[in-house]
Amino acid sequence: MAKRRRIGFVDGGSERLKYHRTLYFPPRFLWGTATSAHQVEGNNRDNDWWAWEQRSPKRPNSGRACDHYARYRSDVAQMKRLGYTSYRFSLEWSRIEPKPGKWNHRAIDHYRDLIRLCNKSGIKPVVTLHHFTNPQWLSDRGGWTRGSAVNFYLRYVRYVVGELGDVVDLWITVNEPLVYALQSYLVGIWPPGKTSYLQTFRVYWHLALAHRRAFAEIHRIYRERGWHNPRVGFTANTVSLYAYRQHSLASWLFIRVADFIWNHSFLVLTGRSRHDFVALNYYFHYRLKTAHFRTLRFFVQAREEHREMSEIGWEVYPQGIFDVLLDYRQYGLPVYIMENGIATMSESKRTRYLVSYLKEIYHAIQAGVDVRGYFWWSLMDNFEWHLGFVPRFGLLKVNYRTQQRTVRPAALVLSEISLRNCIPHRMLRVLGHSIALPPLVKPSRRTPVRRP
Ligand code: GCO
Repeated sequence: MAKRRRIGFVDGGSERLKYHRTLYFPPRFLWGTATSAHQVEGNNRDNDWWAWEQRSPKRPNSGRACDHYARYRSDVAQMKRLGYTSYRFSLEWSRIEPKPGKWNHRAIDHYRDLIRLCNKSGIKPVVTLHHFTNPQWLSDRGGWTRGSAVNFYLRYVRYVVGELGDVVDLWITVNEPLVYALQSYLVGIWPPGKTSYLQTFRVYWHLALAHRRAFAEIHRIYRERGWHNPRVGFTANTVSLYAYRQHSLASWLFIRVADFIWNHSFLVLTGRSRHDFVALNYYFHYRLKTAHFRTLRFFVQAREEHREMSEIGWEVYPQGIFDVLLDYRQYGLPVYIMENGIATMSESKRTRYLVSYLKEIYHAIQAGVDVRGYFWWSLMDNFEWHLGFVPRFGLLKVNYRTQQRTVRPAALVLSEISLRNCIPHRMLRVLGHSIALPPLVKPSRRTPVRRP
């Protein structure tokens, strides 16, 4: 790693510039990207998402996606060339266990080879066991609304951890359990398309049980086999929340409750001792305008206030990640940012987003948060669930017709940051006006796409 060095004065500029300097990250900080199986692999025909996509002609089809299942070797080679030091991806349960209790060894061999390649290329694999999709046979049995899903999941976990545990030590049990429960069982826009509070709660509860038991099970398997200590956690979709009216008691209370549900409830349900680290995905910032339960419209839309947004209406708000990180310090555990990124076609915006969020993370580290890694969502453009292939989150641009990947400018910026383990001072300039700011967002009547 480059030696720590103060840069000092920048041409006698303002006080602010005077203190600008290279921002160094802690040694062994992980610089990675993230994907999930169904979003990139292609042809995941045995899961509930595939079936859901076929059921209505209006729904986008994942189809070949990015063909990552076939192209993983060149994708890993690209990460290596870019100097990234970690890769977070998920295992597709329905490939590994296409029929209940029937293991597909070729799928395991595939993932083993992907992991082997990563390790060989100096890219630490971070493996997610459940990222929104389920084998169709599990859905046919009532999915996560049933307690039996927990047992099926554990059987799968036992199998894959037994097969891959010698080459992996960072595991994510479930990705964004609250988002999964809400989108699939309350909002109903993901399979199985239900809208029931009771089922939402049951699913959330079963996912919490699954995490608790998988945590214990993974540790047991490693102990028994004499492997190195594993580190096990889940990823939370964290949200930074603020009250629009600072002095309203109702708003304050509402924010407290919403913050607990979004950012802390899963950790509390599963027990703090069942986590080796906390992992957060950060995209969302909401300002609460009114705690008005009749209309169910609580938050100010970024669009209404002409705030800067991504192309799918998510507000760009770097300070939010600082606040969430400081809030997570209370757990006294290492922290990973397992997803952060923006859907945009503007390369200057993507780059500025990356540097501005990283700068906030740097400051959170200075303020005492033990952040160990940062993963950009995503390595490449991919299938964004009900939004299909339109949002472009990738550091690599994907041409879905030819499957050709093109390196975007932000990929090179992350590459330099990763190779030097710092944000070089000159990069901070992209935060000012040296790169043209994107045009102001015009208000429009189109309803913005956002998570609940
Ligand atoms: C999620 C998932 C990813 C998304 C990404 C962008 O947060 O929903 O982990 O699968 O694609 O976050 O929305």
